[in-house]
Parts: sequence; C-alpha cells; structure tokens
Amino acid sequence: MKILYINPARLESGMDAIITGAPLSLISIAAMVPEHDAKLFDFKVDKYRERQFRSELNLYDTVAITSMTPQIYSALEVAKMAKEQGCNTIIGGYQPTLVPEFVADHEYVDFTVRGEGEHTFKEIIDYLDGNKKRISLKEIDGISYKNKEGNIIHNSERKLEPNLDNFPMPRRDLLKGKLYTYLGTTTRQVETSRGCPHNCKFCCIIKMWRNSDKGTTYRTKSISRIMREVYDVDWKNNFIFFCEDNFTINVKRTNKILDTLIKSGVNNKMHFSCQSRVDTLYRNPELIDKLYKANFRQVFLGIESVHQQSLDAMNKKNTTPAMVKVVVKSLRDKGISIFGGVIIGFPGETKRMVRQNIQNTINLDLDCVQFTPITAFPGTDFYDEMKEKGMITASNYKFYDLFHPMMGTEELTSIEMYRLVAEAYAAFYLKGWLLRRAKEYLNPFGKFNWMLSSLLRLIKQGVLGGLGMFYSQGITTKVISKELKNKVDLMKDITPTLEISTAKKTEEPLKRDTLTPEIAEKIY
Ligand code: B12
Ligand code: SF4
Repeated sequence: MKILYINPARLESGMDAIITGAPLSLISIAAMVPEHDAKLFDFKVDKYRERQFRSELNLYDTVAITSMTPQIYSALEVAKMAKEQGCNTIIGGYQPTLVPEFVADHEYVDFTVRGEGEHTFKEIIDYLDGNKKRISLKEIDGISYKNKEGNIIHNSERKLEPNLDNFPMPRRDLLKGKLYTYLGTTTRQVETSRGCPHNCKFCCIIKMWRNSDKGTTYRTKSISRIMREVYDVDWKNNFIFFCEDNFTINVKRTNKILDTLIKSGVNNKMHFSCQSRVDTLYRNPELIDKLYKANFRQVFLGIESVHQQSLDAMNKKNTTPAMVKVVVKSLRDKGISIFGGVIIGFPGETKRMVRQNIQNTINLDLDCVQFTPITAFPGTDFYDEMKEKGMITASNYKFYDLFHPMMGTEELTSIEMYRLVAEAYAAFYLKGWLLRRAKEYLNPFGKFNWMLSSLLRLIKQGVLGGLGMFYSQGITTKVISKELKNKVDLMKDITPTLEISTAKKTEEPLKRDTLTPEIAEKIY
C-alpha cells in the first residue's frame, strides 16, 4: 500500500512564522508499517501547488494526516481533496483526540484516531491492506468513525503502550531534505518521554497521554534508546530539541541523560534545547550547570504570570515570580537563551495586572516570548468550566492558535484581550529588543556567540517574518498604552514580590497538590 503522510498548513499568525518543527507524530506512526511505501508532505516546509498536490494524491492509497486544534480546517481540507482522489483518509493528533465527534462527522474522514497513534495506526493499515487477521472495525481500539447509518461510533479507548522502547525508531528518512528551524537554528526533535504528572489548568497534555482507569501517566524512554535516537538524527542540523513539554520532570533521570550526553562527547558536536519548569530549575540549580555543560543553549520556560494568585489558580503553586527572576538570570548568565511563554488575561487579571505582567516580562529580558491569550482547548476541563460560565467567544477552531483570544474573562472581553496581546508584542519586540539581542548575539567573544552561525536565518525569518506578521496584524508601537509606558507607577505595588528574598522564603517543602503522591515520590 502507498501511504502519504501529511502535516497540514502553516498558521497565519503567532510564532508559526519563525518556528517550524518536524512532525514526529507522522514519522512515529510511519515506523509501525515499514512494509508500505511512504512519503511525507509537510505544508510548512514543502512547496504546495494545488494541481501538483492533487496528482500526487492520485498515486497514493491512503493519507495519514496529523492535526492540532488550530490546524483542523486545513487538515479537513486536505482530507476532502484526498477523498476526491480516491484515497482512504485517517486523521489523528490533538484535535481528533480532544473533540473526536467534530472530526469524525466529516464524510471525507474515514478514521479519526484518538490518543496514542502507533498501535491504532498499524491496526487500521492492516485492516485496509487485506485484513488478514479478519478483524471487524469495532475491534480497533482508539478510533471513531461513521457507520453505514451515518452515526458516529467511538470504539473503546486505546491503552497506552507501557514501554515506549517497544516502539520502532521514528522514520527520520522521511524528513530528508526538509529544513526545520527554531529561532534561527536548524533543528531536529527527539522525544524522551510522554505525559506529564503536573496538571496546569490550561494544558491539554493530560487528555492525550492517559489511560482512563489510571488518569495521569508519565512514561520515559531508556537512556540507551534516547542515545540511539540522538545518533539517528541528521547531524547537519545544529540543534536537537528534546521536544516533550517537560524534559526535566524527573531530575534524577534528566541528570542521567545529561551525564550520558557529556560522557559520549556528542555535546562537543551538537547543541541541545528543551522545555522545562521554573520550579524544578530553581530547586535544582546544579541542573542548570549540567545543562550548560551538556551544551544546552535554549530552554523554553512557562513564565505565565507575575501574579501569584494566577500561578496558584493555574495549579502552579510551587512557582513564584521571584523564582522566575532567579532562574532566568541563572540561565542567561550562562549564555542559555530563554524562550518564555507568557499568558495574557488569566481569569482574575485586570488590564492593569496584565500590563504589569507585560512589563515584568520586558524586565526579565528574555530572548524570545510568546504572549498567549488565555486559551481553553476544547475537550479539557478548563474549557467546560469556561463554557459553563459563558466565557467562550470563538467557536471557530482557527482562533485557538494561541494568538487570537477564543474567550473572555469576568475582567476582560476578548477584544480587550486581543488589544493587550498586541500591546504585549509591541512593547516587548518593538522597543529596543532587536538592539539588545544584536549586541549579545553579534559579540564573537560573548556568552551567546553560539548564535552567530544561526544569525542570518534568525534575521531573515525571525525579524523579517516576525515583523511582517506584526505589520499584518496591526501591531505597532502606537498600540502601547500610557499605563504601560509609565513603568514606575505600574510596577510599584508588585516590585516587592519580585525580591529574591521572597523566592528564598518559599523554600518550604513542595506543595505536591498538583502531583499524584506516587509520582511526586519518584520525581523529587
Ligand atoms: C514539539 C511541539 C511543537 C513544535 C513542532 C510541531 C510539530 N510539527 O509536531 C512547534 C514548536 C513547531 C509547535 C508549534 C505549535 N504548537 Co506545539 N507542541 C509540540 C509538543 C511539545 C510536542 C509534539 C510532539 O512532537 N510530540 C510527540 C509526538 C510523537 O506526539 P504527537 O504529536 O501527539 O503524536 C501522537 C498522537 O497525537 C497521534 N497522532 C498524531 N498525529 C497523528 C496522525 C495520525 C494519522 C495518527 C494515526 C495518529 C496521530 O499519534 C502520535 C504517536 O503516538 C506538543 C506537546 C506534547 N507533549 O505533545 C505541543 C502541542 C502539540 N503544541 C500545541 C500548540 C498549540 C502549538 C501551536 C498552535 C502554538 C503556536 N501558536 O505557536 C503551534 C502550531 C504549529 C502548527 N501550525 O502546526 C499544543 C496543541 C494543543 C491542541 N489542542 O492542539 C500542544 C499540545 C502544547 C500544549 N501543551 O498545549 N509545537
Ligand atoms: S508542566 Fe503543566 S503545562 Fe507543562 S506539560 Fe505539564 S501540565 Fe502541561
């Protein structure tokens, strides 16, 4: 059978202009059926011409499409084209998992895959390819589909594979010749774990990697498997991004991975990046030293808010704004750049509080920031709660792209929230940021000299692409309010909460309320 794997279109806004990532989802499921012909078409990096694409679809029996929530309309458009060319269509990923009935309802989608895809995908392909095991559709766990009467059937949940090492290595050969970039660097992704034991209010991870009887799950790959994957990437790239949401969940395990990278010497030839959490790095400062030694030069951190009341309500009680300040300084002092995620308009935050959050982010002097209007992904408990309160304002999933507001709060309408997002981007990026970064990155003897080789691409994509996006969205310095310009007055009542002594005071035992006790035990 000939299978075309498709990553649907680029978004028109947000960080999508400057960050592209290889679809690990598709190359992971493709590895489960190596006997079938495979090709990957990635709308984010491949040239798309409709006529050519349609004739390409003609050559394939089946298309496998991945989709996050904001990509779903592009995914459905592709499925429609594929059906018109006579292909079987399979869609998996976050949106199909979180809202399967929405996807399965479309007549041109044959199979909607919920949750972990590897085993389910193999069973679907075996079923389509002669069905030698003579199974019925009902027996394929983890799929939703329409029966002959047009009713949507949701089969039983697919149980998670207990041992991630059992999955074959992702089909990295399918990525050959494709350029993926992350803030100027050329990057390949490696996944070392799945799931997260935390439970941040806005996050949908726990809905993806879960067994309904056990709730939250966290599974890891063995060190030897991780190293095999590291060696398997195309080393022409200059960064490996350990792409799971939280690479440092288990500090002991993270240390082992870092020690192995150092011992093997790969850290002399490759840079690394990962996503982490402020509280973990604050409590384990030696981890920062080791990350540096292992040649980690970019870290993504969820900064979220300068207001403790918001951090608490997000289930991030173990983090304080003062800790953020300490961790950001420690990382940047080493020459590790920080990409921060900041939430605009968490419920309870007034306009003034949002502006304080923006100003604090500017003061932190992060390398790069994504300002996200608070977003409740459909299928999450947070979404249900907001819906019940009448806060959801957008039913079009296109707006769930972490750039457009999809909800309001009791304090802010979604329009006010949009204006604040625009204000945040303008104040952060259009007032001296470029000069500060240029000073650091262009210094051949400075801590950030590792950026030099990526600078041209960063300028081309980041600065031109990013500024182009700002311009098209009407983001200019004119949108910066007087309140935000008057920094001293704005910050006077929250400055004390940022004192380093406040961070130290919170060094009481962890409030483990966001973790299950067994997992907390293993991790800390
Ligand atoms: C790396 C990453 C990125 C990378 C690369 C994206 C990519 N091409 O995969 C970058 C940085 C570019 C990125 C961008 C964005 N991301 Co992102 N990203 C991730 C992250 C951290 C890991 C993804 C990953 O590789 N996982 C490993 C693979 C193996 O798992 P998987 O993708 O889930 O695939 C499995 C199943 O879902 C399923 N499956 C998936 N597709 C298919 C298809 C078929 C046919 C089948 C059968 C099965 C199947 O099977 C796979 C194997 O089990 C996830 C969080 C996470 N931990 O998953 C967020 C996450 C997926 N991203 C998210 C978001 C919101 C975005 C952005 C919209 C943010 C933004 N505005 O900038 C953009 C969208 C860009 C776009 N147009 O595609 C959200 C999605 C929420 C949602 N409901 O859709 C997540 C969950 C983060 C979060 N905590 O909220 N992202
Ligand atoms: S730490 Fe929070 S935001 Fe990050 S993956 Fe875990 S639950 Fe989601």
